[in-house]
Amino acid sequence: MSFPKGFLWGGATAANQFEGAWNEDGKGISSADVVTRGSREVLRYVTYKTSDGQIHKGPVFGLEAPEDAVFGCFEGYDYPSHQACDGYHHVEEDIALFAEMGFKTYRMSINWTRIFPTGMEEEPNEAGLAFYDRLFDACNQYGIKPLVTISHYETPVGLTNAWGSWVDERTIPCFERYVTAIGNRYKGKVEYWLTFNEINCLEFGGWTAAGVPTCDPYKIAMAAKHQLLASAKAVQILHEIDPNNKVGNMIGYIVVYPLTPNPEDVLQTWKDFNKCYFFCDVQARGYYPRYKLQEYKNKGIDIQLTDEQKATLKNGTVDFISFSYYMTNCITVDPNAAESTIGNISMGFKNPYLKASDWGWQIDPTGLRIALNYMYDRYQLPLMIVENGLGAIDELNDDKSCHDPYHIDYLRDHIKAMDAAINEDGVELWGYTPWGCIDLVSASTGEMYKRYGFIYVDYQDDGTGEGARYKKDSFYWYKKVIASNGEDLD
Ligand code: BGP
Repeated sequence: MSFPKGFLWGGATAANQFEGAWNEDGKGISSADVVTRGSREVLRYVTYKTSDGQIHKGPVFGLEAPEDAVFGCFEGYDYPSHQACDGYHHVEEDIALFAEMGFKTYRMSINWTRIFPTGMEEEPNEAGLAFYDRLFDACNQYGIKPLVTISHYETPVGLTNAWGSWVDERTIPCFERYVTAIGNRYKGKVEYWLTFNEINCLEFGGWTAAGVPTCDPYKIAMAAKHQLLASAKAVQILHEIDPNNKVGNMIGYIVVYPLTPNPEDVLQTWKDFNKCYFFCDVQARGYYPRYKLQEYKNKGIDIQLTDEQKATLKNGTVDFISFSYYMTNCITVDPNAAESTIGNISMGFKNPYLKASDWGWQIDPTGLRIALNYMYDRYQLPLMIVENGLGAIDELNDDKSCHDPYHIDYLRDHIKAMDAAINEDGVELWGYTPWGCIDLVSASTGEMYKRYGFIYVDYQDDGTGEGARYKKDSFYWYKKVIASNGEDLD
């Protein structure tokens, strides 16, 4: 067992699921702030008003809002991002806990609407910038390298209300202004950046990924084009500001297996893989893959890619690739062949060889080794696993202990798979930041009840709790893992 010297052990959060303080210090409203709480059984909704003054809610996945929809927050709805885990008011305390575990890196995201409240301002909001100064200073004081996601599932709602957000190319210069502002401000404090979280979610979760209020295939294709161009420009801007900057992309890696050896199942599996490879291909290779252009052509979609835009993509390829990995699914063309199942931003069929989490996500450590090899073979760029973990129901005992052997078992098995990928297969892996290193709001359900963290946060879905932080058993375990650079997994 040996991980490379300087391996970046850490943990990951996202602003909209962690910070709360949704309207403090000049922050504007983001796409996440208008999404209601759900559960395993209840969908999450996006709220908006139409020109007749009526308030509506549309499902977050599959949203098809009318042209006159103005998105916002309304009385009587429960929006979990508004309080989240109150990370905004616990910065120093939480980072001290990460330091106690020995974190080498902390993946977090900047809330775009703290810096540019509607996305369209000319000048950044000083109070927002100052907040992240405090956060990065706290990290650097402990030698924790921040890994910053520039946009993690929170687009300014101002951009959606103005012109449909990323569907319109006017969003690109707004994003460039944002990247320039944070790149300059945090020069010397931040070296590792990711452009868009799970950019491939855009094709089936336009609202979540990009504040896009429609599923129209042409509009989604245009939003994808604009985000890919913006990602390429961000790479260039950050390299110009500081040649030490390392800029990566971030893919929700949906690893899939054919359910049977039926060649049709294998073919469909290849097609499903391409749904996430498409974004990664453009970001890593600098041009649209032919399979995607052909797909657009067959659907009558013309994305009107100019030579100048092609050059932008070419000159903005990423330095490394990062992805989330939670589970795998099976794929079949016969819907009656097996029971269907869900997973992180995906659906598929049950694999008889795998167990699943309480939320039905199939647990597959070997799939992570496969994922690392597929990614490394395809791009030959350094990799980072920036999300991984088990969403589970934790119990806080009277003495404030929390025994979570299931988190430890899940992470141990995945770390072993990483070790095999590095030491048996030769994959170049820079770091590992398990998801929700401190409990936070679930993206898919909006629950607090689904917990990933090493640190228990005492907030409950019914609004009770004081937000106090408690160390789980996994906290002490992960501390040993990091101290031994991955050798002590007991
Ligand atoms: C990814 C998102 C995260 C995170 C994670 C876990 O898709 O990038 O924001 O939430 O999934 O999913 P969930 O919170 O639904 O359990």
